[in-house]
Amino acid sequence: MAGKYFQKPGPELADRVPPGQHLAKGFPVLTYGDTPHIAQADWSLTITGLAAPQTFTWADMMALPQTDFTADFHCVTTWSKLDVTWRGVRVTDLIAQLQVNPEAACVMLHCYGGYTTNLTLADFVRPENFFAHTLDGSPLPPDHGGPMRLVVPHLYAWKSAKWVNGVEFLAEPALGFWERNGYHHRGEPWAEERYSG
Ligand SMILES: Nc1nc2c(c(=O)[nH]1)N[C@H]1C(S)=C(S)[C@@H](COP(=O)(O)O)O[C@H]1N2
Ligand SMILES: [Mo]
Repeated sequence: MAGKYFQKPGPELADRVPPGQHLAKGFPVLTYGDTPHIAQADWSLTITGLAAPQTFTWADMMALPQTDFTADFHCVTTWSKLDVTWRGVRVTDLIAQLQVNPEAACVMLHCYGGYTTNLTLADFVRPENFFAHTLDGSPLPPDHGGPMRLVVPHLYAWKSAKWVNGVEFLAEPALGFWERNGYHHRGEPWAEERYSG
């Protein structure tokens, strides 16, 4: 049965697929709970914690530089999808708009629906990380986190917060939803950082 949904990578792709992962057919949806339906006009992103408080509306985000990017996607449940094509706002371009307190060392991402996930500031502020609103040339579907999600390609995809609506800057590490429930605090797929010790 598994062969219907997963395939073993051929040799030409084997070095792109982390240990213990298989290639997914299609793009599975992985959500804990229900999909929130948020209109672009109702969406906003709020900056809290150790930074000057700010709120970005949809129009504010669209006024920032828009960038196409391609990234691999690795879910800890062992499926991977290579070369996903997205468009969005680079995390570094958003950060340039903020006044972050020098004591900030970590972030908690907040989402419509209540999901959270934590990152170190170093893992959050990387040039390949995006707030994404477009998937394969179309508006990001609600099930995949539309209207706006985070994409953090270098870590397992539970860090890629769907329906993101807040960035909270923190001095100390804190745990998000899956991290509190036994998953690794960082989640690096090449090191198979799946569960916390
Ligand atoms: N808000 C929110 N974001 C989330 C999740 C979730 O349940 N809620 N699931 C995470 C997990 S475990 C994965 S693998 C990816 C799945 O993204 P997809 O449904 O677009 O494949 O979203 C991540 N972001
Ligand atoms: Mo996942």
